[in-house]
Amino acid sequence: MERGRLDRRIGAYTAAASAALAFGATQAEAAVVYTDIADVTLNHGDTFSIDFDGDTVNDITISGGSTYFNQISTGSVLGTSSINDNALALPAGFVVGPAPTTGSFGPGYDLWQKSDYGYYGNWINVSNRYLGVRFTIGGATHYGWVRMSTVNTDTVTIHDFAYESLADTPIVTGITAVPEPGTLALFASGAAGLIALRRRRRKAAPIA
Ligand SMILES: [Ca+2]
Ligand SMILES: [Ca+2]
Repeated sequence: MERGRLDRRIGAYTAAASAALAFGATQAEAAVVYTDIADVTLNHGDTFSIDFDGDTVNDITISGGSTYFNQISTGSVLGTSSINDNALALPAGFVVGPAPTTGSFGPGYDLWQKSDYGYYGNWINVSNRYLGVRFTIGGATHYGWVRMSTVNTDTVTIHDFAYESLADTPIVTGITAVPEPGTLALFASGAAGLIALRRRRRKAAPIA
């Protein structure tokens, strides 16, 4: 009897925590929206589009390119135009936002290109680097990243990606979640309630 009642009360707390999660998700707080995919490898001529927010508008398209270049054909990415237009291959922990410490956002950047002197670019034979992305949702500016690896200038493998759901807010490459303060506070009060409940239960239990 007593155990059954306790289980029902724990069930109620779990339901409250779930409701808090759903509620928290609708708040205008910074939140990283992370998506892992089965890794996709692009060969020459392949293209892959990412719709970060699921609004059916593709936010970035990465092309396997030709033997001469590999191009970002839709969307703005962080790059540098010091040597033509090359996308940066960012390390983990880089802040992608309105004021990047290096590079600038632009369309039409390449992962690599070929000249008379050979291949150049930042995305030749790199492992687990990040493409910094800027795109719009309903006119508002959002930032994101795409983790990729390349083998020479032959293939591009796309591992996973994330974007910041709050407009004009930076995102850090490699970070896949930001705790939501409101949700955490609700969870904390729920946990405190459970502890109080357990204490009462223990007190009420007869000494064996
Ligand atoms: Ca979109
Ligand atoms: Ca993956």
